[in-house]
This record gives sequence, C-alpha cells and structure tokens, in this order.
Amino acid sequence: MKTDRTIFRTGAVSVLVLASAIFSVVACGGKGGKEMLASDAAQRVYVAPGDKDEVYLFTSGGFNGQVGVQGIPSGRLIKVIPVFSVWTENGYGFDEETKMMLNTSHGFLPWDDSHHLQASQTKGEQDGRWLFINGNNTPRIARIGLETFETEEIIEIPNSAGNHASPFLTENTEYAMAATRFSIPIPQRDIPVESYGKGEFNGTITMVAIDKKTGALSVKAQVLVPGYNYDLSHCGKGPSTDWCFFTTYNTEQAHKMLEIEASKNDKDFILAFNWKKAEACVDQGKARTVPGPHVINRRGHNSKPATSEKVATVKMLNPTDCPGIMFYMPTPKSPHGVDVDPTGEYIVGGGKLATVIPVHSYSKMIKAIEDKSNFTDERMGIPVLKYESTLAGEVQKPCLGPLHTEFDGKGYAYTSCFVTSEVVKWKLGSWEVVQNMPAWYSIGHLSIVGGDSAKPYGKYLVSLNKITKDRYLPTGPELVQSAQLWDISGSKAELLLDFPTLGEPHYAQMIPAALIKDKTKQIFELEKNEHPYAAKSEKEAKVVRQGNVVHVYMTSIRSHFKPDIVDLRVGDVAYFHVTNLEQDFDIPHGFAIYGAPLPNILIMPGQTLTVKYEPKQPGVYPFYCTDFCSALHQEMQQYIRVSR
Ligand code: K7E
Ligand code: RUQ
Ligand code: CUA
Repeated sequence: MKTDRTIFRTGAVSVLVLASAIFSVVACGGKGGKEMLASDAAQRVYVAPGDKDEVYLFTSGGFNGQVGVQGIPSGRLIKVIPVFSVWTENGYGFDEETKMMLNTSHGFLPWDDSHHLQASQTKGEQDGRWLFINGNNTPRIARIGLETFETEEIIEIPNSAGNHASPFLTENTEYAMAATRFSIPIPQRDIPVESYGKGEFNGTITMVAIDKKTGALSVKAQVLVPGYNYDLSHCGKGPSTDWCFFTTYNTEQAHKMLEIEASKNDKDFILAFNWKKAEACVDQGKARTVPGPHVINRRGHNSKPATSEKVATVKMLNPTDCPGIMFYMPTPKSPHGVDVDPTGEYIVGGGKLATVIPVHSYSKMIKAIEDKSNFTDERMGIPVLKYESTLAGEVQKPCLGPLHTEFDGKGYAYTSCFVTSEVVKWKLGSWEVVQNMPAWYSIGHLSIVGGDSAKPYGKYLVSLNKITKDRYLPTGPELVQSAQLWDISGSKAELLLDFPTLGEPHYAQMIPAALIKDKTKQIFELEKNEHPYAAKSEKEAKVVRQGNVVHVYMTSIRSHFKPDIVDLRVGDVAYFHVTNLEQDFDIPHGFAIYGAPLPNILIMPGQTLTVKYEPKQPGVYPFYCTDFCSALHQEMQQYIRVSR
C-alpha cells in the first residue's frame, strides 16, 4: 500500500520495477519499530522534574520558517526560535527593532521554508557558537547566536532560486555554502522557459564568508555552474578540508514533467568544489563583477534596531577562469544527500532512485583528477570523472530511496531511506548492512549528535519522519510530524521514543548541552542598552511630540508602565518604545494595545522594543502587560486617550 503510493509519486516506471524487486526483501513499517523498543526505554528517556536534558535538538521547522529547540532524550519542546517568519509570541518581525530582519530585495517577506541547520565548528568539531539555517524559497541564510538563541543575521543570496543546498559549512566555519535548487536565467530576464537546457539557465554556488569573531555574513563570490538542480551539500574535513560536495539531479535539464524527465539518466553528479582554490582566484581578481542585488540584515546589539544593508553587485567566477576548482563525479541516480565521514575520506551519496549507496573516496578523487585519462566529458569547463575512478565502494541493496547519511564515529554509517521507511546501519569500508531500523513514517533526514562533524558524540540518533500518520491522538485533517529517538551506543540500535516536532522537520542538529548551556545570556544589561529611545528609569519616561509624530519613551517594571496616560490624536503616528527596567532574569513584560493591528511584544529584562501605533478613531484604549509577571500583573494596565 505504501509502496504504491510512494512510487506513483515518483512516476518513474523503471523505479517501479526496481521497487517491487527489492521491496519484497525489506521488512519494515508494520509496527514502526516497536519490535526494537528497548525494554527499559521509559527509564532512559525520563528526565525527572528539575533535571535537564543531556542534548539540545535543533530542528528546522520546514514551511513554518522557524527553528524548534527540543531536549533529548525527553523530546520536550523547550523553545521556538523565530527566524524567517514573523512570530506573534514575542513580536519578532512586527516590532520596529526586528522588522528589518525579514527585509529582502523583493521587500518585506514574513515567511520562508527552512530546511537545513548547521552548527558552527572549529576543526570540524561543534563549538557551540552559532547555528546556520537556509531559507529555501527566497534564497537566504540566517545565523542564530547560541548565547541568546536569537536570529542575529539574515543574508539574501542573489542569482539563485531555491536555496536548498545550503548552508553547509567549511571545517572552521570560514564559509557557508549555498547552491541553487532551481536553475534560472542569470542575470534574471524574460526568456522562454523552453530555452532551459540550451545554455540560458544556470545554477550558482555561493560562498558566504563568515567573520571569525562576529559571525558577520557577506557574499565572497559566486561560481556559475551548469543549469542542473543542486540539491544538497556537505563540506570536507581533515584531508578534504578544502573541498565541498554538492549533489545534482535533473542533469537532463528538463523544465517540465520533472518527475519523469529528470529521472532518465542513470547517473547524475556529485560536484566536488575546491573552495580554497576558488577563494584564491577571487583574491587574484579572476572574478567579474556582475549584478547581484541582495540585502544583509543585522540585529542591533544592546537593543539597537536591526539594520538592512543593500548590496548591488557580486563577484562571479567562471569555472574556466579558475581551472581545477570543480569536478563532476557521476553518482547513481538522482542523488539527494551527500555526506562526508568523520575522517574526511568517504563521500557518501544518497541516490534516491538508486539500488545502492555509492561511496566516493577523497584520496581516489585526488588521484583521478591528476590523470586526464579519467576525464570522460566536460560541462562548462568542469571535467566529468569516470565513476570507477573515484568509487570507494557501494552498499548493495541497502533499502529503497536512500537519502541522508550520518556517522557514529565508531566506523558505522546510518542512512535514511524514504521509500522503505527505515534507517540502515552499515559499516564503512566493508559496506555491509548490519541493521535495518524501521522509521514511522517515510523518513527524510536523520541526525546523530555531532553526526556530520569530525567528532560525533554518538549515543543518540533521531529519525525525522516526513509523512504524518497515526502516532499521536488524532487532530483532524492536519497531523503533526514525528521524530523517533534511537540509542545507538550499543552494537544494536534500540528505539526509545516517539515525539512530535514543529512543522516538517528537515535537517536537525544535535549538540551536547554542555557545549551551550553555560554560555547562554540571561539578561540584557540595562546600563548597556543603546536604544536611541530607551528610558532607563521612570524619571526618563516621557512623551515627545514632533508634529503628528509622537515618541513615547515608556518604562515597564512590576507592576506599571510610565507614563500613566498617553494622549494622542487621530492621524498621529505614535511609537511606543517600551523599556523593561527589570534586571531579574525571569521577568519579561509584554505590551499590547486594544484594537491595534500588531501583536504584542515581549520585552526581555533590560531591553527596549518599539510598537508603531496609528490611532484611527477617537476613544479611550487600554493597553496592558501580556506576560504574567507578578501578583499584580492584572493591574499592569493603563489607557491611551485618542482625540480628534
Ligand atoms: Cu527534506 Cu534536506 Cu530539503 Cu532531504 S531535504 S529529505
Ligand atoms: S489570568 S494566571 Cu491570564 Cu485568567 Cu490567571
Ligand atoms: Cu508585566 Cu505582566
């Protein structure tokens, strides 16, 4: 039943045949892994009241554009970090301080579709400083600071569409990579879509530079590549540190009926990209300056409002201007994920329509590119290597629909398989499958603690399941997505827990709590508040009128706002700059006005946030604190009088 449904979705007849041949030997689904449930699972996931989880799980919220923070092993949802979408809980994207974070060259966009998280790393190991996440719809990358768990910066990626192969990081967080999922005319212009495949459509690989100290993002350069679909990426480590790898599909360059047309080639490619060489070529002036309008939005420090910087051009490098930066490694068949093992030697493809899991060898690749007899073809100056020349091995008949692979650091790899809905555990080097772990249902990504880094912490694996079914109490037509927690510390993986996620979880990152929790910030210091309209004591609270523009310097402290009564007129443009004078870490105040079209804001201790308010009708309008702050919270309520 499920095979039919899933295979019909791919629409490829050859896959159907292949599927029926292999599916019969794979036993999965059924109980959704219940047969592999640890007998003491309850004890192993139980976190007693007052105790804390061992690991942070950060999940991308998919089409809700946010990041979920959950505790592992309990699965408890701890926080939602708003990133690409407005968030009514705290006013993100609505208040004057964070509104510019959602600015793009297309104007204000209150939403995106986020897929992949990457944790910052030093020497390939997680360092607990930042998280990066892509916006897939309108190409963007966001940086989240792990001191505040706030989105600190969002950079738009120009000359791109569908920022899917992103934001994968180099070993020391020098760059975040971004590649187009959809090829487009570059520069954008009005041409027939039918000209796709005739050299008029291209993809780009973007190198987003990350400042070592501050994390500030900027586009270093882009590389123009053939018009395929660039799907996923991971960068090398250790010996392969100078390289990043990108999967491609639709090397057929179909522009419609992709579900059939883009599955014709037996092999597509993994693109190997030497970013270090590309960087040198750019620094030597080998890139052209081309149009590339984009914005860089930065959250203000010390309560200052966010800024949005406009950039008009980018550096564009052609592979032919910098020989040796790119090679295509043929990889069966419409590969999706590409993952590099902790040693940096093995590059694992996830040929989603393939019957094997192909593994390339970095050292063989380096040998292969030194000998031109291994070049079978060339695309826009990028040599295509012989499949055998880079191949380390193939995992035979692992499952159907292999997608993504993570590593435990003990010589095993774990690959998610969408069609047969399972994780396969296999051994690096011998390529044998050692365990099939059912996933409920139709797994996409999976995550191991540090499982894509040079030093996996191992222990926990979470499968991030795509299709919602029957795991929780029914909630009408819209169901919640699901994740499953496995303990992988023993020789056989054991299922521990099912728990819901926030939106469709694409990728996730798990980070040991010890790396983060002591570095988190508890308050914004009032003394350091640099907001231009901050009132740092009740004495500084005031109303300043300049024509019809009114600035209200407002303070909040248990349990009142100052000034007490605010007089406005119809036609005024009023700004309520509310400073929370508290310096106890657990006392935010909220602020909301009756009938105002904006949601409440949640002001953290020491912080100033601003709501713009344009009264339309005379009357008396209450405003109040929305966050329960003391026994007199209900009394934290005052009035605006609006006159003609
Ligand atoms: Cu869900 Cu990484 Cu967008 Cu694979 S992607 S499944
Ligand atoms: S009130 S915390 Cu919001 Cu009904 Cu009692
Ligand atoms: Cu302040 Cu409730």
